[in-house]
Amino acid sequence: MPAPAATPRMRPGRHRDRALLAASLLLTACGQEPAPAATPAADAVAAAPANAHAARCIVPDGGTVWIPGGHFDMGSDQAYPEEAPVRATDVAGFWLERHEVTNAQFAQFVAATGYVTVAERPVDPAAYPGAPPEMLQPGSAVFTPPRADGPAALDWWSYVPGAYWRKPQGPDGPDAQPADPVVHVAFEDAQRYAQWRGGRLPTEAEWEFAARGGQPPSMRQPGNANTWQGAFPEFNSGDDGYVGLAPAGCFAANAYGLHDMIGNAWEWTGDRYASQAQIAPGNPDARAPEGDGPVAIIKGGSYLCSPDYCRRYRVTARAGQDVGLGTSHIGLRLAFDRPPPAGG
Ligand SMILES: [Ca+2]
Ligand SMILES: [Ca+2]
Repeated sequence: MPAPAATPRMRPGRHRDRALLAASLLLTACGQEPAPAATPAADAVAAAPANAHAARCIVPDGGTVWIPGGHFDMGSDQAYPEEAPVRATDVAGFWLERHEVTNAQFAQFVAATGYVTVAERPVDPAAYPGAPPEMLQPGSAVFTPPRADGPAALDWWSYVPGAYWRKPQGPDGPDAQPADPVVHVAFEDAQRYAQWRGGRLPTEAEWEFAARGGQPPSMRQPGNANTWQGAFPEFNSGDDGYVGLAPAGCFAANAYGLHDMIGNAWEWTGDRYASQAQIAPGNPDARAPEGDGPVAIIKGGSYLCSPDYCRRYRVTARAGQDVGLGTSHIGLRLAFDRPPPAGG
């Protein structure tokens, strides 16, 4: 069942439109579109030695690094339309976590506050008349390889009742691993976690500036990131060492000391996305944050990004995600305006 198209995570009212939007956004984020035309080198993979990553994994202890800020040309005119136009952008200095927020970190938040994530909350049937019963159970969207007899375009996301951050594959799947990035966090969950930690979600500009590490953007599939190798969505060779999520911090850091900015889990930013209808080549409105709009910007791509279907394993790539829906491939990391507490 193509869960995002009927997820009960949508807020009451407009839920049909919202659900359809969510489905399109998820597919955009994960590979529905053909590759952009102007990417001649995008198929080339800067290969990393298989099985070489485990020995390099850092201890994901929540450390932060100082990002000095500066001036840069944000975006790309060479890739997907929503990344254009290139814009001169200034970013002030800030602290950024050197790795994605882990399950162990999120567990501390839940233990201290009793917080219940969006995916765990009861669903009001009155808000979603006509929804099938399984969609009215708490749950979340989980990537599953497509069925041979299914509609391939919509078949790699399933709404799984009981899926949430502790059980990322659903109640019958394995427990979340402490060092893996936390997933199935909706935008509200991410913001509440950030508030508890005394931080915030980075802006898109901050995130992109930090991800670049002072380097110009590349169109190539990176070798130092957890992405997808093989024919998406049917076959993933795992040549980079991981078919699914990797523990946070197992791929080489960029020049700022940041791990997994590209790949592994997508990362929420605090910025909202312009409407899909506004996205057109050269339309500057495509970059305008929309205040409290229903779609937030995620950055960095995930372990599902592949060169044959979705080349969003790049610093300028971006996608919109319904704020009310977490998935099995979206996480976060925090920014801080003041030095965070030791160990935090
Ligand atoms: Ca991988
Ligand atoms: Ca990431």
